[in-house]
Amino acid sequence: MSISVLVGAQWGDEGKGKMIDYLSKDCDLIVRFQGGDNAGHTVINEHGVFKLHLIPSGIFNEGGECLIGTGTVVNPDVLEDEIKQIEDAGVGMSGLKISGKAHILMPYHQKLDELMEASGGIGTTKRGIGQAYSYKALRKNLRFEDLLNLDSARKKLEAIVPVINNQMRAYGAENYTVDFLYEKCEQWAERFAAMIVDPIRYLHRYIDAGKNILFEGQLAAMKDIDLGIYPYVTSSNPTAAYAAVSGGFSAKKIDRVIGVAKAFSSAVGAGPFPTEEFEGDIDLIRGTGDQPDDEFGARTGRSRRLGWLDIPVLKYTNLINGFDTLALCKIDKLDNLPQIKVCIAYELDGEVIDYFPNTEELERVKPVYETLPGWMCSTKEIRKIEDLPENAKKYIKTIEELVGTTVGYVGVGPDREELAV
Ligand code: 2SA
Ligand code: GDP
Ligand code: MG
Repeated sequence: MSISVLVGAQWGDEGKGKMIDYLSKDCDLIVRFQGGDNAGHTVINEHGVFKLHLIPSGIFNEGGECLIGTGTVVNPDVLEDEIKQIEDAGVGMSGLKISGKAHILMPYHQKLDELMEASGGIGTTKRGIGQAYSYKALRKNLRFEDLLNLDSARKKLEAIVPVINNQMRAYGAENYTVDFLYEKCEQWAERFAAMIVDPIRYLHRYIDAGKNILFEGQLAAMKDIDLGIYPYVTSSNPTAAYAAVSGGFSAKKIDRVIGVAKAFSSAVGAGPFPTEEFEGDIDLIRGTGDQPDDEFGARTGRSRRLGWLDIPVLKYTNLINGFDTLALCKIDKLDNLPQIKVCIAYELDGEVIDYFPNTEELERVKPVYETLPGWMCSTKEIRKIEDLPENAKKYIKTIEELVGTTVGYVGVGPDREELAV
């Protein structure tokens, strides 16, 4: 039996979807443990190309089940579309379950996110994530288990809707009615009732039976609401320890934490990004958006900000997650670069610092770079880390030494099989 947690080690979009799809073959259960449909987890395998938003990226593993876990906020309409898209590709959905304690992301959450972003925001995905988590904290949400008792759901809506409409009025937006929202609940109940489980009994059955469970994080530690670059963060905790909170099991049971990093850096949304480059070699990696591994948002399609690899970020995210191993994706994107820069430290007000700075300090730091020679050949066909070109191995060794962990997987292309281990 083992419990593994896979999380993003940078700013998100490191290749978590691909890694979960790969690792799920050895798992009995995959659990998405936080976030909502702000996620875009790209999976490319024999079934096609998928940008998953809510469904765990292990859904293609025929032998196992998938749980949309308690710590998530779920827009049921988006879930329905996503189920359809995957079913259309010929993949069965009988193994997909939803925690009864997962929160329902309502149409007004999304509307409020749009309205708030329009009056000066931080570059959210406008999927209603911050609003759904805010109303969770205010204790004014419905959860999936409420769909199993519609009378009680209606009473809850009667208490929630006036509060929502107060906020709508402040924006000059249209009111919501209880009837409209209740009708949606009726439709969702019909669609999802059979998939809703008591997450504690469900998960502990797997634990007690000695099964292999893999928790799938979305985004990454730099976007963690408590430990990331607040306020330029998402509204949940994409950090490994939260898998235990969301799963409802002892944190002592986590056996393995896998961090996923890109071989360079990317971010979307506002906020400090010390190694960002606006032109030159790194910028060329972006592509034009016609390939599934080009650097455009897998949810919004917006162009991603790009920069060199940032070791202080990886050291910090290792500190707060404790990576047993790193998966380093997209090393193939560096194949044609004669020289590769790595930020090995930050200088703040003229001094090299030995701690990870706060958000305001991070805006002011200057990256200290080391330049390594590139390898100038294709890594795409390589399947063993030991067979990588010498300079690629040196790049990886430098990362391992500076971050203080090992690299156990190296991504050499977007497909599931394009991985050196
Ligand atoms: P939100 O929507 O409330 O979670 O936005 C808050 C911040 O979190 C960032 N964020 C993301 N960062 C990386 N990837 C995300 N998913 C998509 C992808 C992004 C897209 O996989 O490509 O399509 O644009 C994601 N979702 C949210 C966001 O930029 C804010 O900084
Ligand atoms: P996630 O949010 O961490 O799942 O990552 P995204 O799917 O948002 O973004 C990662 C992008 O990199 C996607 O376009 C993937 O198809 C692509 N990708 C993942 N691993 C590799 C790799 O090793 N090489 C290449 N070229 N692309 C990769
Ligand atoms: Mg993504």
